[in-house]
Amino acid sequence: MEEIKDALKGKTGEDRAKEIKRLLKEIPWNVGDYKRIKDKLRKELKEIEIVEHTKKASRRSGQIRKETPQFLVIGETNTGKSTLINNLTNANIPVGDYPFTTTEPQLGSLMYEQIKFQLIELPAVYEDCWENDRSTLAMVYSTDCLMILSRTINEYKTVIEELEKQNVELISERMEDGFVQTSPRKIPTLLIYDKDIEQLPSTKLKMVPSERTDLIKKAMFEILKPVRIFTMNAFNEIEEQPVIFYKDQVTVEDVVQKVKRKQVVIFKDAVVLEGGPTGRRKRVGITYELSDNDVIHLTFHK
Ligand SMILES: Nc1nc2c(ncn2[C@@H]2O[C@H](COP(=O)(O)OP(=O)(O)O)[C@@H](O)[C@H]2O)c(=O)[nH]1
Ligand SMILES: [Mg+2]
Repeated sequence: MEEIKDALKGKTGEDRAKEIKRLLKEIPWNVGDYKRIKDKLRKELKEIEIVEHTKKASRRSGQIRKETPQFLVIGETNTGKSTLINNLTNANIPVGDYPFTTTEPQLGSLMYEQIKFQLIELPAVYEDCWENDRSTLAMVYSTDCLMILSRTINEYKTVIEELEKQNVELISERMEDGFVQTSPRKIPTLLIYDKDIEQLPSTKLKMVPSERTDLIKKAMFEILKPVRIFTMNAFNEIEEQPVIFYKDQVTVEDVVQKVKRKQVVIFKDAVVLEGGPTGRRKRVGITYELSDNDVIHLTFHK
């Protein structure tokens, strides 16, 4: 078991799938513990294949921008998914009591605290809805966050049960090193409830009533925990749009890499204004760890 864990450590996506296939061939026995392990590996392989397939499909269509953090809005029919996305974003999704539900994912985006969020409405959830709809399931597996809507405890339970069936574990905020996909898949989740709902079962997840769009935006931000670093241009002006990271430990080197992309540069030093333009001024090296809202002036050797 330890060897399997070692073999898969740090591997994601297609690399991980390849390694799992190799392991499955290498474990010859199909009994007892071995069978259990192999079944688990097969299940994970299936999940990875679903995700990789969709990634390719969405890259082709170019419709879904992966560099923007994505929230998937999910819930049973008529839980107010379209209404919520319309209220939060520039979208204009049809709303109503009509019997046919959304069958295609609907999109909207919003800016909050310099972060662009994308919201996507998934087709309504019902019992076993994803058993024959692998492309929707793949979106669940590969999203950055989930936003679960419910007006009643039963609606809430249906969604939770369907997610559990698909091996998804809900967590309260993004993991330390980003949106890393693990098995079971841990997905940061926000619960949105109707103000008339009976008490929701207690969970560690953040919960916000649906009419408080201000608190919803704030919770989305807190779940992502973005680290925004403001760079200075050659005229010593602070750029309006920060460089954004979704991991806890961000260094000067990370910023250099993002700003300079593939250009070869030789870093000289950096001056940091701690926590904003009026913050304490420090000269720092390439390994210095930055915090949200820091301003940085990078200098390079000519
Ligand atoms: N009472 C109440 N009705 C809502 C709320 N949000 C949406 N609705 C109504 O519920 C119906 C379904 O809304 P819709 O956004 O299309 O739900 P969806 O199927 O989850 O996308 C519409 O008639 C909305 O006007 C809400 O917060 N409270
Ligand atoms: Mg809808």
